[in-house]
Amino acid sequence: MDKKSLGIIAGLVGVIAVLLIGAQLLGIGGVGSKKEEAMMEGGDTMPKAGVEIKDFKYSPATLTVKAGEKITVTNKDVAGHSVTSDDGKSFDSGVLSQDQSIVITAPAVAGTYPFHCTPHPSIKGTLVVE
Ligand SMILES: [Cu+2]
Repeated sequence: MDKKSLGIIAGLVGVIAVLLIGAQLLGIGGVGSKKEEAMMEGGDTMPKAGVEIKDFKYSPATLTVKAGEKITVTNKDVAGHSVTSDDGKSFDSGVLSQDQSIVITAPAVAGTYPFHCTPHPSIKGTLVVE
């Protein structure tokens, strides 16, 4: 390799280094998404209650919340799942795809609300509203 080629390579390496440093300063890449996560965890707008759907099961199968409380529903399966009240009107997450989350609101009236998954009606859970 002659001196001219080495010079070009050195120049390119320098340009790439500057671009990488610039991207970091602008918060491109991992830096920005970490900040968002921290905000989600620390924020008081995040619901405390949650139902996860994994291996065709609700976890927890029975969830107790306060009237009107926000509930995060997360689907961890490849298959689409929902959290849908059996009465068809109290709450419905809609069908969630894998790793999708949605926030639903518990009914304002205390009571026991059985729910199921629309595509898989054999998956059942219960929401207890206090
Ligand atoms: Cu399902």
